[in-house]
Amino acid sequence: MNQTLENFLNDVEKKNPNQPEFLQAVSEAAEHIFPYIENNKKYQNQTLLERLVEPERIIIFRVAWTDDAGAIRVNRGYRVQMNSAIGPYKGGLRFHPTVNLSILKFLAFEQVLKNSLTTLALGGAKGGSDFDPKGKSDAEIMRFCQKFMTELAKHIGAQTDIPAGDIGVGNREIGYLFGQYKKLQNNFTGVLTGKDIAYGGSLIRPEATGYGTIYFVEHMLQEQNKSIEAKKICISGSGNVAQYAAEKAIEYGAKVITLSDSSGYIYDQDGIDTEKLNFVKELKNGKRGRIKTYVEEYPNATYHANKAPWREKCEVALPCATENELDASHAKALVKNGCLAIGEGANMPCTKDAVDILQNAKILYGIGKAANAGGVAVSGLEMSQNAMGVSWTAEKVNQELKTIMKKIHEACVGYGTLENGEIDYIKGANIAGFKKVADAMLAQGAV
Ligand code: NDP
Ligand code: 2IT
Repeated sequence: MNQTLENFLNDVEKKNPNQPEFLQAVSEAAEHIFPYIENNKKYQNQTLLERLVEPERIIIFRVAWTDDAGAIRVNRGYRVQMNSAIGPYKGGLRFHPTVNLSILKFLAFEQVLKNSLTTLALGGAKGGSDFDPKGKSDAEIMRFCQKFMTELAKHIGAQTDIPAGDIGVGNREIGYLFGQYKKLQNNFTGVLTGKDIAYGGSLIRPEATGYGTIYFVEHMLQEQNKSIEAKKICISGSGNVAQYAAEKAIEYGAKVITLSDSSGYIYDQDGIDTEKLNFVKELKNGKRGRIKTYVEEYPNATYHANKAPWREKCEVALPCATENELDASHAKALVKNGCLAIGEGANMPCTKDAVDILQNAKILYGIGKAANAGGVAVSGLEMSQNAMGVSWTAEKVNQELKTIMKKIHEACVGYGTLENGEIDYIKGANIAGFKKVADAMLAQGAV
Protein backbone atom coordinates (compact mmCIF):
# COMPACT_ATOMS: atom_id res chain seq x y z
CA MET A 1 0.00 0.00 0.00
CA ASN A 2 1.52 3.29 -1.11
CA GLN A 3 0.81 6.04 1.33
CA THR A 4 2.34 9.28 2.45
CA LEU A 5 3.09 10.36 6.00
CA GLU A 6 0.45 13.04 5.64
CA ASN A 7 -2.21 10.51 4.60
CA PHE A 8 -1.24 8.24 7.44
CA LEU A 9 -1.58 11.05 10.00
CA ASN A 10 -4.88 12.17 8.47
CA ASP A 11 -6.22 8.64 8.85
CA VAL A 12 -5.07 8.49 12.48
CA GLU A 13 -6.80 11.81 13.15
CA LYS A 14 -10.02 10.66 11.47
CA LYS A 15 -10.07 7.45 13.43
CA ASN A 16 -9.22 9.15 16.74
CA PRO A 17 -11.13 12.45 16.73
CA ASN A 18 -10.63 14.92 19.59
CA GLN A 19 -7.48 13.22 20.84
CA PRO A 20 -4.86 15.97 20.36
CA GLU A 21 -2.26 14.57 22.74
CA PHE A 22 -2.43 11.12 21.12
CA LEU A 23 -2.05 12.66 17.68
CA GLN A 24 0.87 14.81 18.89
CA ALA A 25 2.74 11.76 20.20
CA VAL A 26 2.03 9.71 17.07
CA SER A 27 3.08 12.57 14.74
CA GLU A 28 6.40 13.05 16.50
CA ALA A 29 7.25 9.35 16.26
CA ALA A 30 5.86 8.78 12.76
CA GLU A 31 7.94 11.65 11.37
CA HIS A 32 10.99 9.42 11.86
CA ILE A 33 9.52 5.92 11.76
CA PHE A 34 7.60 6.41 8.51
CA PRO A 35 10.69 7.18 6.37
CA TYR A 36 12.63 4.45 8.17
CA ILE A 37 10.02 1.90 7.10
CA GLU A 38 10.05 3.25 3.54
CA ASN A 39 13.81 2.79 3.35
CA ASN A 40 13.90 -0.72 4.81
CA LYS A 41 12.45 -3.49 2.69
CA LYS A 42 11.90 -5.78 5.67
CA TYR A 43 9.38 -3.38 7.18
CA GLN A 44 7.61 -2.28 4.00
CA ASN A 45 3.99 -3.26 3.24
CA GLN A 46 3.42 -4.79 6.65
CA THR A 47 1.00 -2.13 8.00
CA LEU A 48 3.34 -1.84 10.98
CA LEU A 49 2.66 1.80 11.89
CA GLU A 50 -1.08 1.30 11.49
CA ARG A 51 -0.92 -1.65 13.88
CA LEU A 52 1.32 0.23 16.30
CA VAL A 53 -1.17 3.09 16.78
CA GLU A 54 -4.15 0.77 17.35
CA PRO A 55 -4.33 -0.29 21.03
CA GLU A 56 -4.62 -4.05 21.44
CA ARG A 57 -7.31 -3.47 24.06
CA ILE A 58 -8.85 -0.59 26.01
CA ILE A 59 -10.80 -1.15 29.21
CA ILE A 60 -13.03 1.66 30.53
CA PHE A 61 -14.98 1.24 33.72
CA ARG A 62 -17.05 3.01 36.36
CA VAL A 63 -15.50 3.50 39.78
CA ALA A 64 -18.19 4.27 42.37
CA TRP A 65 -16.80 4.97 45.84
CA THR A 66 -17.99 6.55 49.08
CA ASP A 67 -16.46 9.76 50.44
CA ASP A 68 -16.00 10.59 54.13
CA ALA A 69 -19.38 12.33 54.27
CA GLY A 70 -21.09 9.14 53.07
CA ALA A 71 -21.86 10.47 49.57
CA ILE A 72 -21.35 8.19 46.57
CA ARG A 73 -18.90 9.58 44.02
CA VAL A 74 -18.32 8.37 40.49
CA ASN A 75 -15.07 8.43 38.52
CA ARG A 76 -13.96 6.81 35.29
CA GLY A 77 -11.21 4.19 35.29
CA TYR A 78 -9.08 3.17 32.29
CA ARG A 79 -6.41 0.77 31.13
CA VAL A 80 -4.98 1.14 27.63
CA GLN A 81 -3.17 -2.11 26.72
CA MET A 82 -1.28 -0.78 23.74
CA ASN A 83 1.21 -3.39 22.56
CA SER A 84 2.42 -6.74 23.91
CA ALA A 85 4.77 -7.74 21.09
CA ILE A 86 7.94 -7.81 23.20
CA GLY A 87 6.53 -8.55 26.66
CA PRO A 88 3.54 -8.22 28.98
CA TYR A 89 1.80 -4.83 29.08
CA LYS A 90 3.69 -2.47 31.40
CA GLY A 91 3.15 1.15 32.35
CA GLY A 92 1.93 3.48 35.05
CA LEU A 93 -1.41 4.57 36.45
CA ARG A 94 -2.24 8.27 36.64
CA PHE A 95 -4.83 9.78 38.99
CA HIS A 96 -5.48 13.37 37.92
CA PRO A 97 -8.66 15.30 36.98
CA THR A 98 -7.29 15.90 33.44
CA VAL A 99 -7.05 12.16 32.67
CA ASN A 100 -8.93 11.18 29.51
CA LEU A 101 -8.54 8.71 26.67
CA SER A 102 -6.36 11.00 24.56
CA ILE A 103 -3.84 11.47 27.36
CA LEU A 104 -3.72 7.80 28.29
CA LYS A 105 -3.37 6.72 24.66
CA PHE A 106 -0.48 9.14 24.13
CA LEU A 107 1.19 7.86 27.30
CA ALA A 108 0.61 4.21 26.32
CA PHE A 109 2.02 4.84 22.83
CA GLU A 110 5.13 6.50 24.29
CA GLN A 111 5.46 3.64 26.73
CA VAL A 112 5.68 1.02 23.94
CA LEU A 113 8.74 2.68 22.39
CA LYS A 114 10.24 3.63 25.77
CA ASN A 115 9.95 0.12 27.16
CA SER A 116 11.56 -1.26 24.02
CA LEU A 117 14.51 1.11 24.54
CA THR A 118 15.13 -0.24 28.06
CA THR A 119 16.42 -3.50 26.51
CA LEU A 120 13.99 -5.42 28.78
CA ALA A 121 11.03 -7.60 27.71
CA LEU A 122 8.23 -5.14 28.47
CA GLY A 123 5.18 -4.30 26.36
CA GLY A 124 3.43 -0.95 26.72
CA ALA A 125 0.31 0.22 28.58
CA LYS A 126 -1.03 3.11 30.64
CA GLY A 127 -4.07 3.61 32.81
CA GLY A 128 -5.61 5.67 35.53
CA SER A 129 -8.60 7.75 36.44
CA ASP A 130 -9.94 11.30 36.45
CA PHE A 131 -10.04 10.96 40.26
CA ASP A 132 -8.34 13.94 41.97
CA PRO A 133 -6.32 12.85 45.01
CA LYS A 134 -5.79 16.48 46.15
CA GLY A 135 -7.61 17.27 49.37
CA LYS A 136 -8.82 13.68 49.87
CA SER A 137 -8.33 11.96 53.22
CA ASP A 138 -6.20 8.82 53.50
CA ALA A 139 -9.37 6.78 54.01
CA GLU A 140 -10.89 8.21 50.83
CA ILE A 141 -7.74 7.42 48.85
CA MET A 142 -7.82 3.87 50.20
CA ARG A 143 -11.49 3.32 49.32
CA PHE A 144 -10.99 4.75 45.84
CA CYS A 145 -7.92 2.57 45.21
CA GLN A 146 -9.81 -0.52 46.39
CA LYS A 147 -12.78 0.16 44.11
CA PHE A 148 -10.51 0.97 41.18
CA MET A 149 -8.59 -2.28 41.66
CA THR A 150 -11.76 -4.35 42.08
CA GLU A 151 -12.38 -3.87 38.35
CA LEU A 152 -8.76 -3.56 37.14
CA ALA A 153 -7.82 -6.86 38.78
CA LYS A 154 -9.84 -8.73 36.14
CA HIS A 155 -7.55 -7.45 33.40
CA ILE A 156 -4.01 -7.55 34.84
CA GLY A 157 -1.59 -10.21 36.09
CA ALA A 158 2.12 -10.75 36.67
CA GLN A 159 2.48 -12.24 33.14
CA THR A 160 -0.27 -10.14 31.54
CA ASP A 161 -0.15 -6.51 32.59
CA ILE A 162 1.88 -4.95 35.41
CA PRO A 163 0.85 -1.39 36.36
CA ALA A 164 2.95 1.09 38.38
CA GLY A 165 2.73 4.73 39.47
CA ASP A 166 2.62 8.00 37.56
CA ILE A 167 1.20 11.43 38.45
CA GLY A 168 -0.93 11.13 41.60
CA VAL A 169 -0.04 7.47 42.13
CA GLY A 170 2.90 6.97 44.47
CA ASN A 171 3.96 4.68 47.27
CA ARG A 172 0.73 5.11 49.26
CA GLU A 173 -1.61 4.38 46.33
CA ILE A 174 0.46 1.40 45.11
CA GLY A 175 0.16 -0.08 48.61
CA TYR A 176 -3.65 0.17 48.65
CA LEU A 177 -3.92 -1.13 45.07
CA PHE A 178 -1.64 -4.08 45.85
CA GLY A 179 -3.53 -4.91 49.06
CA GLN A 180 -6.83 -5.10 47.21
CA TYR A 181 -5.37 -7.16 44.33
CA LYS A 182 -3.95 -9.68 46.79
CA LYS A 183 -7.25 -9.86 48.67
CA LEU A 184 -9.25 -10.49 45.49
CA GLN A 185 -6.91 -13.03 43.90
CA ASN A 186 -5.69 -14.72 47.06
CA ASN A 187 -2.29 -14.56 45.46
CA PHE A 188 0.84 -12.67 46.53
CA THR A 189 2.38 -11.78 43.20
CA GLY A 190 4.43 -8.96 41.72
CA VAL A 191 1.48 -7.55 39.79
CA LEU A 192 2.40 -3.92 40.49
CA THR A 193 5.79 -2.26 40.60
CA GLY A 194 6.80 0.67 42.77
CA LYS A 195 5.92 -1.41 45.82
CA ASP A 196 7.35 -0.65 49.24
CA ILE A 197 10.49 -2.59 50.22
CA ALA A 198 8.46 -4.26 52.99
CA TYR A 199 6.35 -6.23 50.49
CA GLY A 200 8.44 -6.90 47.38
CA GLY A 201 9.55 -3.50 46.11
CA SER A 202 12.96 -2.74 44.67
CA LEU A 203 15.52 -0.41 46.14
CA ILE A 204 16.15 2.59 43.83
CA ARG A 205 12.71 2.33 42.13
CA PRO A 206 11.57 5.64 43.75
CA GLU A 207 14.80 7.32 42.62
CA ALA A 208 15.05 5.62 39.21
CA THR A 209 13.28 8.04 36.86
CA GLY A 210 14.99 11.17 38.19
CA TYR A 211 18.40 9.53 38.53
CA GLY A 212 18.11 8.01 35.06
CA THR A 213 17.27 11.39 33.55
CA ILE A 214 20.47 12.86 35.00
CA TYR A 215 22.54 9.88 33.81
CA PHE A 216 21.12 10.40 30.32
CA VAL A 217 21.78 14.17 30.32
CA GLU A 218 25.33 13.55 31.53
CA HIS A 219 25.90 11.14 28.60
CA MET A 220 24.58 13.75 26.13
CA LEU A 221 26.90 16.39 27.58
CA GLN A 222 29.91 14.06 27.73
CA GLU A 223 29.39 13.23 24.06
CA GLN A 224 30.15 16.95 23.51
CA ASN A 225 33.07 16.90 25.99
CA LYS A 226 31.00 18.76 28.56
CA SER A 227 29.61 17.81 31.95
CA ILE A 228 26.68 18.62 34.19
CA GLU A 229 29.06 19.70 36.99
CA ALA A 230 28.66 23.36 38.00
CA LYS A 231 25.82 23.87 35.49
CA LYS A 232 22.75 25.86 36.48
CA ILE A 233 19.64 23.69 36.25
CA CYS A 234 15.96 24.59 36.09
CA ILE A 235 13.61 21.80 37.14
CA SER A 236 9.82 21.90 36.94
CA GLY A 237 7.58 19.82 39.19
CA SER A 238 8.35 18.82 42.76
CA GLY A 239 6.99 15.28 42.74
CA ASN A 240 8.73 11.95 42.40
CA VAL A 241 10.68 12.61 39.21
CA ALA A 242 11.64 16.20 40.04
CA GLN A 243 12.87 15.36 43.55
CA TYR A 244 15.25 12.63 42.45
CA ALA A 245 16.45 14.47 39.36
CA ALA A 246 17.37 17.30 41.74
CA GLU A 247 19.03 14.88 44.17
CA LYS A 248 21.31 13.35 41.52
CA ALA A 249 22.04 16.72 39.91
CA ILE A 250 23.18 18.08 43.29
CA GLU A 251 25.33 14.97 43.81
CA TYR A 252 26.96 15.63 40.41
CA GLY A 253 27.87 19.16 41.51
CA ALA A 254 25.22 21.06 39.54
CA LYS A 255 23.31 24.06 40.91
CA VAL A 256 19.54 23.45 40.93
CA ILE A 257 17.75 26.81 41.02
CA THR A 258 14.04 26.06 40.52
CA LEU A 259 11.25 23.61 41.41
CA SER A 260 7.52 24.03 40.81
CA ASP A 261 4.01 22.68 41.14
CA SER A 262 0.82 23.45 39.28
CA SER A 263 0.40 26.71 41.27
CA GLY A 264 3.81 28.29 40.50
CA TYR A 265 7.59 27.97 40.86
CA ILE A 266 10.30 28.84 43.37
CA TYR A 267 13.63 30.36 42.35
CA ASP A 268 16.57 29.94 44.73
CA GLN A 269 19.59 31.94 43.59
CA ASP A 270 21.80 30.20 46.18
CA GLY A 271 20.92 26.77 44.78
CA ILE A 272 18.79 24.03 46.32
CA ASP A 273 21.13 21.91 48.43
CA THR A 274 20.52 18.53 50.08
CA GLU A 275 19.06 20.03 53.24
CA LYS A 276 16.63 22.20 51.27
CA LEU A 277 15.70 19.24 49.07
CA ASN A 278 14.94 17.18 52.19
CA PHE A 279 12.59 19.96 53.25
CA VAL A 280 10.85 19.71 49.85
CA LYS A 281 10.56 15.91 50.10
CA GLU A 282 8.99 16.17 53.55
CA LEU A 283 6.70 18.99 52.38
CA LYS A 284 5.46 17.17 49.25
CA ASN A 285 5.52 13.50 50.28
CA GLY A 286 4.67 13.71 53.97
CA LYS A 287 2.57 16.83 54.39
CA ARG A 288 1.33 16.94 50.79
CA GLY A 289 1.90 20.71 50.87
CA ARG A 290 2.52 23.34 48.18
CA ILE A 291 5.92 24.45 46.84
CA LYS A 292 5.32 28.10 47.78
CA THR A 293 5.95 27.11 51.42
CA TYR A 294 9.64 26.84 50.41
CA VAL A 295 10.08 30.64 50.48
CA GLU A 296 8.73 30.84 54.04
CA GLU A 297 11.47 28.42 55.10
CA TYR A 298 14.17 29.92 52.83
CA PRO A 299 13.45 33.66 52.49
CA ASN A 300 16.32 34.23 50.04
CA ALA A 301 14.23 32.37 47.46
CA THR A 302 11.33 33.89 45.54
CA TYR A 303 7.92 32.47 44.57
CA HIS A 304 6.29 33.14 41.20
CA ALA A 305 2.60 32.26 41.15
CA ASN A 306 1.00 30.79 38.01
CA LYS A 307 4.30 30.74 36.11
CA ALA A 308 6.67 28.09 34.81
CA PRO A 309 10.43 28.37 35.55
CA TRP A 310 11.73 28.45 31.96
CA ARG A 311 12.53 32.16 31.82
CA GLU A 312 15.25 31.78 34.48
CA LYS A 313 18.74 31.61 32.99
CA CYS A 314 20.02 28.03 32.99
CA GLU A 315 22.28 25.68 31.06
CA VAL A 316 20.16 22.56 31.57
CA ALA A 317 16.34 22.46 31.65
CA LEU A 318 14.56 19.44 33.11
CA PRO A 319 10.79 19.50 32.63
CA CYS A 320 9.59 16.95 35.22
CA ALA A 321 5.91 17.87 35.75
CA THR A 322 3.52 17.09 32.90
CA GLU A 323 2.77 17.15 29.15
CA ASN A 324 2.96 20.39 27.15
CA GLU A 325 4.20 22.40 30.13
CA LEU A 326 6.98 24.04 28.08
CA ASP A 327 5.71 26.11 25.13
CA ALA A 328 7.27 28.10 22.28
CA SER A 329 7.75 31.25 24.35
CA HIS A 330 9.54 29.26 27.04
CA ALA A 331 11.70 27.57 24.39
CA LYS A 332 12.70 30.95 22.95
CA ALA A 333 13.68 32.16 26.43
CA LEU A 334 15.80 29.05 27.02
CA VAL A 335 17.58 29.52 23.68
CA LYS A 336 18.19 33.22 24.38
CA ASN A 337 19.62 32.41 27.80
CA GLY A 338 22.14 29.94 26.42
CA CYS A 339 20.58 26.63 27.46
CA LEU A 340 22.70 23.64 26.33
CA ALA A 341 20.51 20.64 27.04
CA ILE A 342 16.95 19.50 27.76
CA GLY A 343 16.21 16.32 29.70
CA GLU A 344 12.58 15.31 29.62
CA GLY A 345 11.84 13.73 33.01
CA ALA A 346 8.15 14.10 32.15
CA ASN A 347 6.38 12.52 29.17
CA MET A 348 6.02 14.90 26.17
CA PRO A 349 6.52 18.05 28.29
CA CYS A 350 7.35 20.26 25.29
CA THR A 351 4.80 21.43 22.75
CA LYS A 352 5.50 20.69 19.08
CA ASP A 353 6.50 24.33 18.48
CA ALA A 354 8.83 24.28 21.46
CA VAL A 355 10.53 21.10 20.21
CA ASP A 356 11.12 22.72 16.80
CA ILE A 357 12.63 25.86 18.34
CA LEU A 358 14.93 23.90 20.66
CA GLN A 359 16.05 21.52 17.92
CA ASN A 360 16.67 24.32 15.42
CA ALA A 361 18.83 26.01 18.04
CA LYS A 362 20.84 22.73 18.25
CA ILE A 363 20.13 22.29 21.95
CA LEU A 364 20.82 18.70 23.00
CA TYR A 365 17.37 17.18 23.19
CA GLY A 366 16.93 14.34 25.70
CA ILE A 367 13.54 13.09 24.56
CA GLY A 368 11.31 11.63 27.30
CA LYS A 369 11.02 8.09 25.95
CA ALA A 370 14.80 7.84 26.30
CA ALA A 371 15.64 10.21 29.16
CA ASN A 372 12.92 9.10 31.57
CA ALA A 373 13.05 5.37 30.77
CA GLY A 374 14.97 4.66 33.99
CA GLY A 375 11.75 4.44 35.99
CA VAL A 376 10.17 1.66 33.98
CA ALA A 377 13.57 -0.01 33.59
CA VAL A 378 13.89 -0.41 37.35
CA SER A 379 10.24 -1.55 37.39
CA GLY A 380 11.45 -4.31 35.07
CA LEU A 381 14.23 -5.09 37.55
CA GLU A 382 11.63 -5.18 40.34
CA MET A 383 9.70 -7.79 38.32
CA SER A 384 12.86 -9.87 37.88
CA GLN A 385 13.59 -9.75 41.62
CA ASN A 386 9.98 -10.76 42.41
CA ALA A 387 10.15 -13.66 39.94
CA MET A 388 13.40 -14.89 41.51
CA GLY A 389 12.30 -14.19 45.08
CA VAL A 390 15.37 -12.06 45.77
CA SER A 391 16.10 -8.49 46.75
CA TRP A 392 19.14 -6.79 45.22
CA THR A 393 21.22 -4.14 46.96
CA ALA A 394 20.79 -0.46 46.10
CA GLU A 395 24.29 -0.51 44.58
CA LYS A 396 23.42 -3.36 42.24
CA VAL A 397 20.14 -1.82 41.07
CA ASN A 398 21.76 1.58 40.61
CA GLN A 399 24.56 -0.02 38.58
CA GLU A 400 22.02 -1.82 36.37
CA LEU A 401 20.16 1.46 35.91
CA LYS A 402 23.36 3.23 34.89
CA THR A 403 24.15 0.48 32.38
CA ILE A 404 20.65 0.65 30.89
CA MET A 405 20.76 4.46 30.54
CA LYS A 406 24.16 4.18 28.87
CA LYS A 407 22.78 1.61 26.40
CA ILE A 408 19.76 3.80 25.67
CA HIS A 409 22.09 6.71 24.95
CA GLU A 410 24.19 4.52 22.65
CA ALA A 411 21.06 3.35 20.80
CA CYS A 412 19.99 6.98 20.29
CA VAL A 413 23.44 7.88 18.97
CA GLY A 414 23.46 4.78 16.78
CA TYR A 415 20.15 5.53 15.06
CA GLY A 416 20.13 9.32 15.44
CA THR A 417 23.53 10.45 14.16
CA LEU A 418 23.02 12.60 11.06
CA GLU A 419 25.33 12.88 8.05
CA ASN A 420 26.81 16.10 9.44
CA GLY A 421 27.70 14.32 12.68
CA GLU A 422 25.01 15.96 14.81
CA ILE A 423 22.85 13.67 16.96
CA ASP A 424 19.08 13.83 16.57
CA TYR A 425 18.03 12.14 19.80
CA ILE A 426 14.35 12.25 18.85
CA LYS A 427 15.02 10.35 15.64
CA GLY A 428 17.40 7.93 17.36
CA ALA A 429 15.02 7.09 20.22
CA ASN A 430 12.02 6.58 17.97
CA ILE A 431 13.76 4.34 15.46
CA ALA A 432 15.68 2.29 18.02
CA GLY A 433 12.47 1.82 20.05
CA PHE A 434 10.44 0.93 16.97
CA LYS A 435 12.86 -1.61 15.53
CA LYS A 436 12.64 -4.19 18.30
CA VAL A 437 8.84 -3.94 18.53
CA ALA A 438 8.53 -4.19 14.73
CA ASP A 439 10.77 -7.26 14.56
CA ALA A 440 8.66 -8.98 17.22
CA MET A 441 5.42 -8.02 15.45
CA LEU A 442 6.69 -9.35 12.14
CA ALA A 443 7.73 -12.63 13.75
CA GLN A 444 4.36 -13.10 15.44
CA GLY A 445 2.21 -12.45 12.37
CA ALA A 446 -1.12 -10.63 12.16
CA VAL A 447 -2.45 -10.96 15.71
P1 NDP B 1 3.99 13.28 40.88
O1 NDP B 1 2.52 13.16 41.06
O2 NDP B 1 4.89 12.73 41.91
O3 NDP B 1 4.40 14.81 40.68
C1 NDP B 1 3.86 15.57 39.65
C2 NDP B 1 4.39 16.98 39.75
O4 NDP B 1 4.04 17.68 38.57
C3 NDP B 1 3.80 17.77 40.90
O5 NDP B 1 4.74 18.73 41.33
C4 NDP B 1 2.60 18.43 40.26
O6 NDP B 1 2.13 19.61 40.90
C5 NDP B 1 3.15 18.75 38.89
N1 NDP B 1 2.05 18.82 37.94
C6 NDP B 1 1.13 17.86 37.68
N2 NDP B 1 0.25 18.29 36.78
C7 NDP B 1 0.62 19.54 36.46
C8 NDP B 1 0.11 20.51 35.58
N3 NDP B 1 -1.00 20.28 34.86
N4 NDP B 1 0.77 21.72 35.51
C9 NDP B 1 1.88 21.96 36.25
N5 NDP B 1 2.40 21.07 37.11
C10 NDP B 1 1.79 19.89 37.20
O7 NDP B 1 4.29 12.63 39.44
P2 NDP B 1 5.68 12.11 38.85
O8 NDP B 1 6.79 12.93 39.36
O9 NDP B 1 5.71 10.64 39.01
O10 NDP B 1 5.46 12.39 37.28
C11 NDP B 1 5.89 13.60 36.66
C12 NDP B 1 6.06 13.35 35.16
O11 NDP B 1 7.02 12.32 34.94
C13 NDP B 1 4.80 12.90 34.42
O12 NDP B 1 4.85 13.41 33.10
C14 NDP B 1 4.97 11.39 34.35
O13 NDP B 1 4.23 10.81 33.29
C15 NDP B 1 6.46 11.30 34.12
N6 NDP B 1 7.10 10.03 34.45
C16 NDP B 1 6.97 9.46 35.68
C17 NDP B 1 7.63 8.28 35.97
C18 NDP B 1 7.57 7.67 37.32
O14 NDP B 1 8.22 6.64 37.52
N7 NDP B 1 6.86 8.22 38.30
C19 NDP B 1 8.42 7.57 34.96
C20 NDP B 1 8.57 8.31 33.71
C21 NDP B 1 7.92 9.47 33.49
P3 NDP B 1 0.78 19.57 41.76
O15 NDP B 1 1.18 18.95 43.06
O16 NDP B 1 0.37 20.99 41.85
O17 NDP B 1 -0.21 18.73 40.98
O1 2IT C 1 5.90 6.92 32.34
C1 2IT C 1 6.47 5.96 32.88
O2 2IT C 1 7.41 5.37 32.33
C2 2IT C 1 6.01 5.53 34.21
N1 2IT C 1 5.12 6.16 34.76
C3 2IT C 1 6.61 4.33 34.87
C4 2IT C 1 5.96 3.07 34.40
C5 2IT C 1 6.36 1.82 35.11
O3 2IT C 1 5.74 0.78 34.79
O4 2IT C 1 7.24 1.83 35.97
